[in-house]
Amino acid sequence: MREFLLSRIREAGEICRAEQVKLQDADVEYKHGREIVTRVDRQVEMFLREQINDRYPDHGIIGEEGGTTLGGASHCWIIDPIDGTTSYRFGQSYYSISVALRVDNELSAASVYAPALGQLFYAQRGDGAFLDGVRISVSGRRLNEAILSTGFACLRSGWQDNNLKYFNRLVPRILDIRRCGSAALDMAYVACGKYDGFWELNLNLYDIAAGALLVAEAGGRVCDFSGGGSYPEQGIVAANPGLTAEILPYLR
Ligand code: 2AM
Ligand code: CA
Repeated sequence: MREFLLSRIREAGEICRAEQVKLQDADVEYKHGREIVTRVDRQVEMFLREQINDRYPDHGIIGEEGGTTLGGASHCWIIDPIDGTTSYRFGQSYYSISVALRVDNELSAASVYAPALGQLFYAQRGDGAFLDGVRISVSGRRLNEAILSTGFACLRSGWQDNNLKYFNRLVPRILDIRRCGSAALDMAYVACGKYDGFWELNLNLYDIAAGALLVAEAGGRVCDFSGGGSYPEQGIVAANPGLTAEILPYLR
């Protein structure tokens, strides 16, 4: 399963790299207002779906572009073919492919690949998390020395009660903030300590499934804005356990 996942996500990354430079306006569509999707999002998801259907025909798939198939299966792949489509469309490098495998409602394996950065993350339940084959762990930093990352999916959805409130509360209390546009990669960066923490609201399962297993297997704590397990529906926070506890009061 590990070899299957890593080889296919690498191939998907090659598609992204090869196609990014060729993208034109005609390759981009708007879905629900201000959210964009490119022909490569669809192509990459189609590629991964075909590979999975070929190898594991009785597994289910939840994908951002293709929806849910075989909803009742015990094994289900959760795919975001391009997380950070806006960055991708604008020729930037901070985008990723996110794939997680859920078995009986528990995340079992996950990979986040950033092809333009050459960074391949992998985690398996109980076995730890890895970047390019090297074991990784979350940082030990506290709030006043932390680099946090977040995003504004809620603004593009037109939410009135949005992330600007939390952003304004947290930014003055930390070392610095990053906002690069891929929640999956943000969480992978928390898992390896490049970032200390991440929070966001209005994300979907396919944005965070792989990242959540990476952070958990790297020793971090992932929860919703109340400290519970209803993420991403009730917001999501990911950091080392002490830092997650420090961030939570600012998200009430
Ligand atoms: P995407 O690139 O797959 O759309 C950045 O803030 C994160 O939010 C990314 O993971 C992005 O995923 C997601 N995102 C962007 N716009 C969104 C929207 N309107 N609703 C939900 N998620 C969104
Ligand atoms: Ca996407």
